[in-house]
Amino acid sequence: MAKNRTFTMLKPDALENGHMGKIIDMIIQAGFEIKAMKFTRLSTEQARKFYEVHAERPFYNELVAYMTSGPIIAAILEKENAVSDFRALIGSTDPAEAAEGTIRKAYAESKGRNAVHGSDSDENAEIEGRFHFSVEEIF
Ligand code: IDP
Ligand code: MG
Repeated sequence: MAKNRTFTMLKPDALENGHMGKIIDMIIQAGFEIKAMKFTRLSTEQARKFYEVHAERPFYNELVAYMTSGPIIAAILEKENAVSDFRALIGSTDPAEAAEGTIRKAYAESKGRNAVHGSDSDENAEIEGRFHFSVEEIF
């Protein structure tokens, strides 16, 4: 199978709790290659746009406030089957339901503050990667 890409963010709780290095190590050990990486912070406008699909959900404002509450790490990752393999590595949205060995099982605080984002399709991976990185920032 050809290599493809996914997009991730290490969310504010992961950085606040000092889990950044351990999560990046899990990602590398699982065979993902880092094609782009940035330490940054989302503006309210960026977070609202990024999570636009959830605008009607009751947790939308809480999600935007949380995602802008501190810095994040944004990254583009490459691997065979990147999108679905990365979703498997991060585990279920709610850490209470996440499998042993997943990033969310190990590091998420709650369903909202769940340590890490992973794109849910090749199309969204492309859109989300471009949202954060210019062509010159992808290696
Ligand atoms: P995903 O990140 O596993 O794809 P989504 O359903 O796409 O999960 O939700 C996006 C993000 O919104 C979640 O990662 C989480 O931070 C937040 N979220 C989802 N459901 C809830 C909820 O019920 N309460 C609070 N925050 C939530
Ligand atoms: Mg999602």
